[in-house]
Amino acid sequence: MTHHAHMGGRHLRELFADDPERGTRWTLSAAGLYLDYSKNRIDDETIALLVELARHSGLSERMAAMFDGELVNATEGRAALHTALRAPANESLWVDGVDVVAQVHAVLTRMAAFSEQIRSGTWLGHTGLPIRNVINIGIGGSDLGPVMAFEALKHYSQRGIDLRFVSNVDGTALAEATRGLDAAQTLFIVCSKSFGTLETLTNARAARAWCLAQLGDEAAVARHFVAVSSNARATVEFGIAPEQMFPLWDWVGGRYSMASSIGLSTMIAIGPNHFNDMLGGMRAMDDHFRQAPVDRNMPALMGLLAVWNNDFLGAATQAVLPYEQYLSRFPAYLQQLTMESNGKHVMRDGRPMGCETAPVVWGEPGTNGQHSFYQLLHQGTRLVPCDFIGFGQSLNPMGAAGGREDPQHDLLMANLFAQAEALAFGKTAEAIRAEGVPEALVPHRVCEGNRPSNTLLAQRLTPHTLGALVALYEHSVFTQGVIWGIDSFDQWGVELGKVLAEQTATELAGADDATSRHDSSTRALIERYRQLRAVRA
Ligand code: G6Q
Repeated sequence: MTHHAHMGGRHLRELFADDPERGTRWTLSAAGLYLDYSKNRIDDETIALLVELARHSGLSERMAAMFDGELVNATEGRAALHTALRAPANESLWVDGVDVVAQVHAVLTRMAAFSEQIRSGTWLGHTGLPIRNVINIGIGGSDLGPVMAFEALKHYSQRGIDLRFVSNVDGTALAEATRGLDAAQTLFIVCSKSFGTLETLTNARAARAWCLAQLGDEAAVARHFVAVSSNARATVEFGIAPEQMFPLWDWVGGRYSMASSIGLSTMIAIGPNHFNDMLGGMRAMDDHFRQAPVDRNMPALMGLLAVWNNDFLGAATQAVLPYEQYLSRFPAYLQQLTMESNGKHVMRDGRPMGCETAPVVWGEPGTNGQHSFYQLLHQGTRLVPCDFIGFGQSLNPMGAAGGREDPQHDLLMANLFAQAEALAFGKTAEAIRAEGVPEALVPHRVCEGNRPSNTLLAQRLTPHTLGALVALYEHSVFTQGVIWGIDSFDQWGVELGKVLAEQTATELAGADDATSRHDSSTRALIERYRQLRAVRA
């Protein structure tokens, strides 16, 4: 607190002026990523205190417990072993008498064989035609990771296969995803760990009806539907044979599952080798997280800085700004990862939190955001720490000009650097006056600066880099959860809405008076909805 009061009075301009090496000193490289965290409102003492906080909170003990497969998700009595999903084949990890790494690699081998069949056109649909369209039906963790990875790694994908994603139970999602497609060349991946999620099962049934309407034969389901699930019985009941089900395990949390069979769509898109490279990037970051001391540990430092910004500087939100079009869905993916993991009001032992937990995460790819919400970042009354993400090379260079390799990419990156600089250093009233700006306009033109940011750079967006980036944020979120003492792997808050929706859906389908249990607002809304739906268009 004393330190916070001291730092509260300091400006990044001052901190940089005091230490000419700051911009190279507060940096770190790991797993192909370079992090510059110098534009945070920190000094040596801040880092020392945050490292002490990590020690005091038991970060290394919790980390070991997670990697070793202990039941770190206490409220659900589960391990959180997503790191085992990317362990190399020659390692083993025994949990309850089972080598989970061997299980993982057995499934990866099956996924690879199936993906190659789809990619090579040797998996034939019911009428003997190869598959050209793959539709992943899943929601939450069974959608956001796969969509993000597909978009991020599109450059590496086999373009002849059209991949689409359906998550929303809004019928429009499925209708638009299937529009114009030939069912004879379409494969559905029903992606649901529980195989009990209402939205996914509803869409899967509608997809089956769409498929059968075109192909007219129940037997077609066997060639046009595969499942990713831990619930073999439910997939068989749906009509998907066990050999067409790719399993995952209780110890893989939904939002941590993109490296598991939930990533089947990713593997079909980019192929097993690239998928393997992605796992390699995750593994490299896992190893770094396990081995590096906290003050040189990229995920731990990012997590600690997030706590610093959130709890000490009062930043309620966090912007993620990838200067890379392929990462357009990365902020959405991070929203779930961060907010579902750490948006909690009690600690592991059930005691109420004494401070704020997860920030609200949001963002858009650069430079689009600059022409919409960056105004608030620069001059608004709220403090919004930003993570900038950029690459040394574009995957789509726009050609040499004026002796430079890729001026368009230079322009993109110039924007990134300029934004981070402007946020940190701003523009003073004196500098504005010196430009001859009329006094009445000076306050409008002032940018106070002192707005913290991290900048992450890598050479190119590759499967390996994406893997490292994902694992970086996973472990940063984990670190934050440890500091706050919360269970980052449950999501009880999602349940209440789900239960109420199921009850209300039954009511909407049935008798009028079933709505009497609701409050007056919900009752009136349901009544209005009934009137609206009764009117024939
Ligand atoms: C993520 C959550 C949640 C889950 C979805 C889909 O961590 O658990 O987003 O992924 O509710 O669940 P199923 O895969 O079981 O359909």
